[in-house]
Amino acid sequence: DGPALAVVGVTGAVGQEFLRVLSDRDFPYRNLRLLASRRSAGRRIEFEGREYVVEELREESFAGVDVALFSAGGSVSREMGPAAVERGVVVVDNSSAFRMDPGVPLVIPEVNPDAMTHIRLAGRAKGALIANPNCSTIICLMAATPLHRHAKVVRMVVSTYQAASGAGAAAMEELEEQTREVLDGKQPTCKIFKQQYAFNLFSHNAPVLSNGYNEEEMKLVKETRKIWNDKDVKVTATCIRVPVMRAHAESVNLQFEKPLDEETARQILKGAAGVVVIDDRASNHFPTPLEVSNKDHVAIGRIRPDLSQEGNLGLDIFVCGDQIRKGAALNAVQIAEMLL
Ligand code: 11C
Repeated sequence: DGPALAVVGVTGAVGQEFLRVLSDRDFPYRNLRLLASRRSAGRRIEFEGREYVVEELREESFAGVDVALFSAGGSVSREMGPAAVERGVVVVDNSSAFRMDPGVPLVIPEVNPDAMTHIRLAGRAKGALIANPNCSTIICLMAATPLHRHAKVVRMVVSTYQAASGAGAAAMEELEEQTREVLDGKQPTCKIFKQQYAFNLFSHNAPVLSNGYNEEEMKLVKETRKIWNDKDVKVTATCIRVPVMRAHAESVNLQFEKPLDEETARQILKGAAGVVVIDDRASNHFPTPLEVSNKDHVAIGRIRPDLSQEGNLGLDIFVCGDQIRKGAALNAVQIAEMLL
């Protein structure tokens, strides 16, 4: 039982994670189609005791499909998303293609589930698009939102330390390969990134815009405003790529409208869905990318008042979350679960 499901971009890092998450969560589906580019068509994938042949993605692939999880890049989503919607499919899209469209809900289930309550799997005639936010936004807002609900964030300063996985499976391979090359005394091969990645870090590879911010940074600014439905919240960000495999870390500085002391903040976060507090000052143990890798939760630590702000109006926190899982696949599957 359950919906007829399609996974678009199934051979990518997020596509593969879709399958793991669907299986881990026992997502009910009537049947499943695995779709990818022509290059990957014909590949065989074993999933939940069955062998599937990856099909080439075409408009006709969506006949009879109820829900499609897309992670094949913005241009594929732009081309195929509307075609799927026209055929009555509810598309959960992991790309940035439709995130800022006013009619498209941008959803983190723990944060703004109400944004998609009007979309249900109500018969085959009515398709819809729901966008999955950018991974840095999801991980940041999982931590900031419970505090925002309590004391209203008026300004947020985010500094990211982003993993290879955000740039796809090939970037993860590049990190591994370069690490070996450097240790072997060889010149590292740069294919995905222009600069040496192993034993280095650099400003995020997204294009830099005329205002000096890169696209990744502007996603944090714009997506936060949309998800919080607050056009006035001030957000600034600096996004950095670090040689970590699959989990992002973020330093988040928050300024509140109402005072919020450290202990209250800690208790709020301990009670919040999808997050875990790791904040052990005595043993200097705080969240790390490795500890959240392959985990569903976002970890939060270094919870402390911002000394530069008077009257308990500021807090600093450090957040880590698995980019492929909560930053992409898990969030999308949670959205699909809300449709059921
Ligand atoms: C990264 N956040 O970590 C990016 C990747 O808009 O979905 C995902 C880009 C996006 O590099």
